[in-house]
Amino acid sequence: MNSDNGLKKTIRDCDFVIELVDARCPLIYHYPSLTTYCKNFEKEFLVVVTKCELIPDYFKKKIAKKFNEEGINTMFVSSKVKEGILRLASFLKSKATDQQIKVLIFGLPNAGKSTLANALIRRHSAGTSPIPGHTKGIQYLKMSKKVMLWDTKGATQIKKKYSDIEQALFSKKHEKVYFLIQKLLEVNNGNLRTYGIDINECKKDADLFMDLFAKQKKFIFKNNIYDIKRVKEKIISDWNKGKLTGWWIDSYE
Ligand SMILES: Nc1nc2c(ncn2[C@@H]2O[C@H](COP(=O)(O)OP(=O)(O)OP(=O)(O)O)[C@@H](O)[C@H]2O)c(=O)[nH]1
Ligand SMILES: [Mg+2]
Repeated sequence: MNSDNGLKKTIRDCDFVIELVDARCPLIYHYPSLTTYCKNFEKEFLVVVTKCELIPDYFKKKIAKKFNEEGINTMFVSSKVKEGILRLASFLKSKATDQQIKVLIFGLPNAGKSTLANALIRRHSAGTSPIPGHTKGIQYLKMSKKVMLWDTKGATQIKKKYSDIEQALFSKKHEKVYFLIQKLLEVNNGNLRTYGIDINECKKDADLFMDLFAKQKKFIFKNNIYDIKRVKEKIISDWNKGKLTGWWIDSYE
C-alpha cells in the first residue's frame, strides 16, 4: 500500500479506519489525504495516538486540540503499558452491529501498528520490530467475533516528499539520524539529558553528540575512528522502542 490508489482500494474494502501516529511527533505521522479518502468513501476515521506513555499530559491535550481543530477525533493508547487498549477495543466492538467490521490500521513505518494489533487481540500474532518495514502486505487478525483487524505494511512511499527528519525516522538507511538528534537537542524536553551524554559538552551540535555517544558506547574502529553507522542504528532503535524520547508538534524541522 505504497500508492494512493492502493490505499483508496483498501479503504473502500474496509469499514473503519485507524490512523496510528506516534505521540512524540504526531504530525510527522499524519497523512492528511487519508482523512479526505475516508470522507469520500464515507468510512469512519479515528486517529489513535500511540506510545503515549512517553509524553506528558499537557502534550496529549495539545495533540487532541490540534486534531480536533481539523474535525478529527483522537484516542490515546500505549501498547507497551497497555493504556487505553481496553477502551479502544470496546469502542471498536461498539461499531460492529450485526455484521463483522473490518478495521484498517494505517500508519507510517514503525508507528507501532503490529504491536497495537497484538495488544488488541491479546496475543503475539503480528511480528514487530524496531527496524522500519517489518510487516509485509496485510495481516488479518481476529480481535473478536465481530471485529477483524487489518495490520498493514508501513506506508513507506506514500508521501510525495519527505523532510530530513522524516527520512531519519522512516528510512531503513539511517543516513539522516543527525536531523533527529538536532531536533531532540533543540526541543530539549525528553530524556536526552539522561541518555548518557553530557548535553552541555556537546553544545547543541548533533555531530559532536554522535562522536561522544560513539566514545561512550565504544563504537570505535581499531584505527580509532568512530563507527557512526552503529551510532545511528542504536539511536534509531532506541527511539523506536522509546528508550530515547522527546516531543514536538510541528511536522517539519
Ligand atoms: N515505548 C513504546 N514502544 C512501542 C509501543 N508500541 C510499539 N512500540 C515499539 O515500536 C517499534 C515498532 O513497532 P511495530 O509494531 O513493529 O511497528 P509497525 O508500525 O508495525 O512497523 P512496520 O510494520 O515496520 O511499519 C517496536 O520496537 C515496538 O516495540 C508503545 O506503545 N510504547
Ligand atoms: Mg508492522
